[in-house]
Amino acid sequence: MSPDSPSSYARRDVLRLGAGAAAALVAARAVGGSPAAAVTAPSAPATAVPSGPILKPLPTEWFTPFGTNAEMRWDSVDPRRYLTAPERLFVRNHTSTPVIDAATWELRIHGDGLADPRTAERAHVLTYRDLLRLPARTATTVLECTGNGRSFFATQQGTPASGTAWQLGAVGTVRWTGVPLSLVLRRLGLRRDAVDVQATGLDAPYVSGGVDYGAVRRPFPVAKAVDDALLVYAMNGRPLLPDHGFPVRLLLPGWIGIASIKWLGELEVSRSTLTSPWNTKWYRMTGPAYPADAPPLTVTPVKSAFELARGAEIPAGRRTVLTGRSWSGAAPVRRVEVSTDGGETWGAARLGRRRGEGWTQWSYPWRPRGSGEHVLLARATDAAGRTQPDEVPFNDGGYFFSAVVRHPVAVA
Ligand SMILES: Nc1nc2c(c(=O)[nH]1)N[C@H]1C(S)=C(S)[C@@H](COP(=O)(O)O)O[C@H]1N2
Ligand SMILES: [Mo]
Repeated sequence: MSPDSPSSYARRDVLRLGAGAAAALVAARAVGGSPAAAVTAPSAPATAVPSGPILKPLPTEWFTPFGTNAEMRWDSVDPRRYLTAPERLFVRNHTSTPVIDAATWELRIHGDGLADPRTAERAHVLTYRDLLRLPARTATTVLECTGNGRSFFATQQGTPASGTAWQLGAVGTVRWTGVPLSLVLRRLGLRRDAVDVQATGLDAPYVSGGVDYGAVRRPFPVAKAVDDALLVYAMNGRPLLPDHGFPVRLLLPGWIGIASIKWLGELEVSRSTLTSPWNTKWYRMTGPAYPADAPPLTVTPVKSAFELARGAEIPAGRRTVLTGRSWSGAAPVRRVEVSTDGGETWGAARLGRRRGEGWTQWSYPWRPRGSGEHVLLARATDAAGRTQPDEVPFNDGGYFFSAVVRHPVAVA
C-alpha cells in the first residue's frame, strides 16, 4: 500500500478516533477488564458467505416462521424473565442473514456533514477493534417491527394489509451494549449544519417485484444520532447473533425496527435531506385515512400481549394468574387494564417493577366461571398519555396495529 492510498488516510483516522479510548482500555484491563473488553468476537469464517435466510435454530415451540422472518410465540415467554434471550428474539430479514467476519468488518463513515467531509470511496473507517475500545453504554430497550400485529387488521377490522402476517410476536426487550454514535461523530467532527444520517446494511440488495431497491438503508435526523443512537455490538452481554446484526448494528431506541439497521456497513452524514425507499415508499402511513405526504414513521405506539396462546385452555372454577407485557416507544407504560369478558368490564392489572425503556410486565388473577369461549383484552396507557384504542384507521402497509387485541381462550 502506498502511503497516500485512500486506505492509509482512513487508517490514520481510525487511530485518531481511538487514541484516547485505547489508553482508557489499557487502564481498565489492569483492573480486571471493562465491559467492552469483556465482549470478544466468536470465531467466524474468513469471508462473508451467502447463507440461509435465518441461521439460528427456530424451534416450533418458540417461533412461528414466515419465510425470511420468524416471530416469537407469546406462549413461550417465561414470566420470570424480563429480557428476551437473543436465541428467542424475532427475526425480520428483507433478504437473508449474511455471515460477516468481525476481523475484516469496517464501518465506513462519510458525507458532507462531517467537519472533514469524505466521499464514500475515501470514507473514515472504524474497525470492530476500534469500536470495542471506545467507551461503551448499555441500554435496555424494546425492539419491535413496524408491522407487528398486522394480521389483526384482517381478523379484527376486516381490512387485510399486505406484508408478513405477524400476530404480536415481532417484539422483544434486549439489553444492548454499544458506543454512542454521538461520541463517534464528535470525534470525527460534525458540522453544525448537518441534518441527516443514512445507515446502510451489508446484507444483499433487496429485490421485490423485479425491482432492485439496493442495500437496506434508512436515513434519520442528526438530532436522533446525537441524542441516543448506539453502535451496538452486544445483546444481553454477549456478541450479537448473526441474525441480529453481527458484528455491529445500529440501535435507535424507541423507534420502529427498520431504523435499527443490522450488519451496519456505512453511515452517510449529510447537510441535505437524505431519502431511501425505506422512508419514502415503505414505513410511512399511506391509504384513505392519511395525507399523501405523511412523514416517515419513527416512535412506536403502545401495545400489549398476553403470555398465552390464542385459544389456550383455562381451567374453569380455578384461580389462574394471567400474565403479559405492554410497551411503548415513547415512554414507560403507566397503567394496564384487563378485561376477561370481551370488554364489558375492566380491572387494573398489577404492574411489574421494571419500567425503564423496556416493556412492563403485568399480572391479573382470574377465576373463570362457567365454560366455553371467553375473550381476554389488555389495554395499556403510557406515561406520554397514549392509551390503546379500540380500533385504528387502516393503512396500506399494515403498520402500527396498536388497537386492543381480542384474545380468545377456551374455559373448560
Ligand atoms: N440490514 C438490515 N437491517 C435491518 C433489516 C434488514 O432486513 N436488513 N430489517 C429491519 C427490520 S424491518 C426490523 S423489524 C429489525 C429486526 O431486527 P431483528 O431481526 O434483530 O429482530 O431489523 C431492521 N434492520
Ligand atoms: Mo420491521
